[in-house]
Amino acid sequence: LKLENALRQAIEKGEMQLYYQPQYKLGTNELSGCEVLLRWFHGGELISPEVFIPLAEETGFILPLGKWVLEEGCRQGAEWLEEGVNVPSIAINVSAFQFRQEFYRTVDSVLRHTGFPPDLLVLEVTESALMSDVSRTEFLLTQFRELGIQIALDDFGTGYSSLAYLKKFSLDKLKIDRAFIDGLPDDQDDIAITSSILDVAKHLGLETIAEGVETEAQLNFLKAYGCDQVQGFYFSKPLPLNEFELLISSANDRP
Ligand code: G
Ligand code: G
Ligand code: MN
Ligand code: NA
Repeated sequence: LKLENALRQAIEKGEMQLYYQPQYKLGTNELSGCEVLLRWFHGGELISPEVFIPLAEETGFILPLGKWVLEEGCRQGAEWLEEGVNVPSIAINVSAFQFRQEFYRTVDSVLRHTGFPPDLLVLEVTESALMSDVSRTEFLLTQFRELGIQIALDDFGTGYSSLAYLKKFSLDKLKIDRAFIDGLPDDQDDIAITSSILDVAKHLGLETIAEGVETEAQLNFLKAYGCDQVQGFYFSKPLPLNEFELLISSANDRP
């Protein structure tokens, strides 16, 4: 209960910070995007999102918190654009609970008042978020497509969705869960799963991104099998604002 109360005050106390993990195009090594990952600095400690996101979901605080993350990410992106920085796409994690509640209006209004271009926004949703109400999801995703936003299916392969939904829903990107990248390039199961996902995605015209890339051997496997983008500690851990700004401004300086 103490932590729950602290969480409710975390935004106004300035304890929440966005970290940014870069994503790269395979082949050209060009910085193509970043994933926003929330960090909570509380009482001299760093509390993991794996602790406070479930707490926020249980208490309903995920709605104001998720809205704040979206707003802060889009505000930051718009500021970079104004400064003439070459802004990569910005991916925001969305909880299943958020996805159901008036979410379209929230996103539309945040894009309008921040001025951040919809085509640079990626929403990372999980399979469980999509599956909770299939016909509503279909409608919501179509609306997002009309707005020009990209939708990535996060943690792909770990949830319950059937392959049929990949065809049914308007998705842009599959994010291969790091559980499958982990055993590459040696584990036969991970090889089979990853190469199948890449194959299906290619045939359905979906972009692919592998998360949790930690080694050059994993990277080479993904390159050989035609994965589009990569993200992971091999390139960079999630970075605080000042470090990420250094990275994007130097990427900008490249000829
Ligand atoms: O960096 P990592 O420990 O950052 O994140 C752990 C988990 O917390 C991941 O599953 C990630 O998707 C989730 N997470 C991080 N930031 C956010 C956020 O802003 N919103 C939601 N819903 N989940 C987040
Ligand atoms: O569930 P989601 O995909 O949103 O979670 C992203 C999580 O993965 C974050 O906790 C982030 O810190 C973590 N992460 C990012 N890159 C790597 C990596 O290369 N290895 C490991 N083990 N974790 C990673
Ligand atoms: Mn994610
Ligand atoms: Na994941």
